[in-house]
Amino acid sequence: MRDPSGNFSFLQRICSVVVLLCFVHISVTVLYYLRTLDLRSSFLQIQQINSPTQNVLKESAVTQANLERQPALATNVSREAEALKPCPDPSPLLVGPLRIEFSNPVSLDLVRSENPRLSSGGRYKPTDCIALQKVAMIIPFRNRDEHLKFWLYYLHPILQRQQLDYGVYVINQAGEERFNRAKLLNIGYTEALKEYDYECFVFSDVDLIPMDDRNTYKCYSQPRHLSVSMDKFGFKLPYNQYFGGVSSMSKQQFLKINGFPNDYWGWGGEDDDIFNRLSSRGMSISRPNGQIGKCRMIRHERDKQNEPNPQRFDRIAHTRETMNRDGINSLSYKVIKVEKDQLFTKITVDVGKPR
Ligand code: UDH
Ligand code: NGS
Repeated sequence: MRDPSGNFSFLQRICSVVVLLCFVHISVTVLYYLRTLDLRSSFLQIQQINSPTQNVLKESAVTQANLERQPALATNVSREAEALKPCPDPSPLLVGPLRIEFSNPVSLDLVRSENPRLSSGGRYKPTDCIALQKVAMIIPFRNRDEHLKFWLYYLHPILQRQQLDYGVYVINQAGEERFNRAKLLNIGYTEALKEYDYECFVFSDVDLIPMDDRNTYKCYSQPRHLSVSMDKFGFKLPYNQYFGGVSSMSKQQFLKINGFPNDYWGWGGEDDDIFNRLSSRGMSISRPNGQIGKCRMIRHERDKQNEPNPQRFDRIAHTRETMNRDGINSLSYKVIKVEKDQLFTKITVDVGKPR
């Protein structure tokens, strides 16, 4: 005779195996489902890397339709946008040392055609990651169109490889009065902020081009001097306190020194005044090393109405007394014209004249 309790335990074992198989089946199904979700999102990311502009267009069309018809899908699209990660620092697109030369003139049309991803006003931001900083490039300007073409030709591709969210502002001094570089920079700061929530400001002479794209045109924990080894100075700093050429400051650093002086008319000293302001507020200058900080200057004659300012030595001797009343808090000017090009925003201003 067979033992009934033996039959029962045999049935019990079969049931356990069936339950186990069901569990394995469900687990495999769940795992498979999660994997396809993952693949779908990677596919979307790859599409975005391959065709960022197209993708933005597609996404915005989808978003528009979804907003109107399918709120649930719209939420998914905005989640994908949220999934953008910060751009890596340093940018993986950098190439290092660059060949910079000025023997063949360039045309604005050429520069426009080589930079199709810019939007009006010389604006750009990466589409596949979140730029680390929003940077306004401010260029003091009068009558240097040939230099500006070279600046745009070289800098736009560099700034895009640096994956910055940036805009280019050419601040053009109207009239024939003596040139006032520092006041134009104050105006650039003010006008750029009216347009976008910039957090960093690069102040660049129009005739200076970096020779290495690792010299990132962004802001640092201390005010940055970017043009540290110029060809015209034998690729050396002319003196330790030198802060001319190209520099960058965060909004906070700029406001801490009440911006720049408005009262330096003609050549020289305004950059030393800015240095004095920074050191009197306890800040130090950060710089790239001499190799990464190499740059070329476009050779030129002295401009009309930019002769050396005879008052400059007296003024820099009194920065600490004057800086609280002369600066961004006392800035006054008139905007005459705003022109938007694909490559830059040109703001022509009346800066007044020396008192
Ligand atoms: N700038 C103009 N137009 C002017 C004067 C100055 O656009 O008429 C701007 C421009 O961005 C320039 C910057 O202000 O790069 C600084 O000008 P600067 O004259 O102070 O300095 P730069 O080094 O020339 O360009 C110094 C005089 C060089 C004399 C050389 C004689 N061989
Ligand atoms: C200093 C000037 C700075 C100027 C620097 C370099 O002497 O404004 O030379 O000039 N300071 C004074 O004159 C007080 S450069 O050779 O680039 O023209 O930036």
